[in-house]
Amino acid sequence: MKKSVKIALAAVAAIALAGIIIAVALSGKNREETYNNAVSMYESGDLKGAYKMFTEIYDYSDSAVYAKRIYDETFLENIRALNKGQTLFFGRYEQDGNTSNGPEEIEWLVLDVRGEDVLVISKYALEAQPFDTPSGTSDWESSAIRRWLNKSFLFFSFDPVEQSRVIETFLEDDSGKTYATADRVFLLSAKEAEEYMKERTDRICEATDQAVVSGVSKKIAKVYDKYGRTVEAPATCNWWLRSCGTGENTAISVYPDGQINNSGNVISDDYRAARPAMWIYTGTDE
Ligand SMILES: [Ca+2]
Repeated sequence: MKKSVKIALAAVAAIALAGIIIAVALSGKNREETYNNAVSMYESGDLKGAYKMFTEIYDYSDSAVYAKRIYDETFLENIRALNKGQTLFFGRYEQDGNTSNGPEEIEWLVLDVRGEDVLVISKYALEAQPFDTPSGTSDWESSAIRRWLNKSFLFFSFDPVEQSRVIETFLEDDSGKTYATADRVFLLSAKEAEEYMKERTDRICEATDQAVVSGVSKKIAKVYDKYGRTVEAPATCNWWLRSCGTGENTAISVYPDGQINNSGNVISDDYRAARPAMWIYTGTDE
């Protein structure tokens, strides 16, 4: 290599390094400023504002301690007070199809409360997802949808404090056998869907606008009142359960009219929806 080229490359490297050092120094300064602002907000009683800032700089100084304290003292109380059938907002996900206004708060339906743990499922279908790739199987543990729920969805939808509240659970298949892998975010099994959503109409689920943009197909299901008359119904969608269907490479899903399709649907169908479920821990002895 020519000497002049070497010098030029060294100069470029030096400039790049200087740029990185400046950027790091600046980001450190910004984080310090954000931290100081957050502490001021906390002390002045603006807990919501302080919480948002502390979670943005979660690994800086004792931001995590502050964020957890605010969460425990404020938001957690609301979750603890919930009963079956009520809803809560927890985490954020793009739902109105307009990314410029940021993600919207996710609404969850409480399915069960056991001691300090609350089982929730998203009120709406949030995203089109295949159960697995065309070369995959009906097996929940190795499914692509399980990876998506426990990695991308969990990471992008919840701040670090919220993530720490989503507990690991050893789930069972429909035969009562416990899976070897633990889940934090999951799909209900066919058995759980029937147990927690007893009536067919309880299982009817609307898709968000963003879920439709992502490919979820909506259908106006026939819904009847107690006299057998057809009633006006919103367009609803088909959502996956984690149970194997009876057909080869199929997984069970819930149809737009709330019926559970036990024969299953082909795992690679990409127009059926993910409706995440999870247990939220509301205790304070972490
Ligand atoms: Ca939005």
